[in-house]
Amino acid sequence: MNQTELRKALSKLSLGDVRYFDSIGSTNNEALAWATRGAKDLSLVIADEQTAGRGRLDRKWFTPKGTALAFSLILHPTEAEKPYLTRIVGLAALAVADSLRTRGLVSQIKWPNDVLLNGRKVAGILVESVWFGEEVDCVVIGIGLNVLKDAVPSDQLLLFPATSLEEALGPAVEREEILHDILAGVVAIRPHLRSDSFIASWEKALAFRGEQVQAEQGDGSLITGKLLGLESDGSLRLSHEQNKSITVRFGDVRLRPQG
Ligand code: BT5
Repeated sequence: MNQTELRKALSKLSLGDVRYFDSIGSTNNEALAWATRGAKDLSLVIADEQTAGRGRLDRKWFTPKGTALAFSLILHPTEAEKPYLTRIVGLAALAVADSLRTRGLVSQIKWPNDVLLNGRKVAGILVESVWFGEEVDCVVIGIGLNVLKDAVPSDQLLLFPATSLEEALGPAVEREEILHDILAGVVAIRPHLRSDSFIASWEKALAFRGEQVQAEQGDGSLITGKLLGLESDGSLRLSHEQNKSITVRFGDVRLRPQG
């Protein structure tokens, strides 16, 4: 990654400190450790390659060198933000979606943490917290975005089809500029985290709205229903049998297989 361009892009934002790595295990691990040692609000860990990038539930996230964005942003939530921390994944997803929209691309958010382009995963988000006693002290937002085609893992490594910005836009994609736009988006949307309009924008960006989906919950059980929208905490709202509404708090969602 071009560090001069990186510093130039980031200098336009009011971030905390920045740590750049040519190669790292996982930017989230580094950020979680840094958060426990006094990192300032909006401090950033960014790497050109991850050798042990993580998804949720111990899944792997692949970041081959020079092909993608992989970064983790540390937030110190204010007291006013603390009741709304389950919305942070939506904040990150909306910031990614906005950065794509300014490049003419319409993306969708596959609940809870994927950003899709043309029905394929272009970005994944992993939000993790550092606790101090009973309270969340810091939140780490990890974002991985496939920029070049070479970032996309082979099909057998994937649970869901993937794509890259290069596939959608051609080769002229500057990683530093996209990084700037995503971070600027987080900063701009963050003051609206507590508002109803935030949930409305998140809901509007959801993939499969009004369609029959299958939600696989954390314990592996499947729920089928029509995707209605979001609860105020960012949980998924489905209409189940006889229009009974059901809430899914944790899991993955996909279109229900036909037949
Ligand atoms: C995610 O998990 O999608 C969250 C990914 C977060 C990655 C960022 S990179 C910066 C920061 N540091 C980290 O260590 N992590 C964060 P999940 O929904 O569990 O999806 C994981 C699944 O996505 C894997 O099991 C693969 O099927 C698929 N996958 C892995 N690498 C991918 C890639 N580059 N592009 C598309 N899909 C991928």
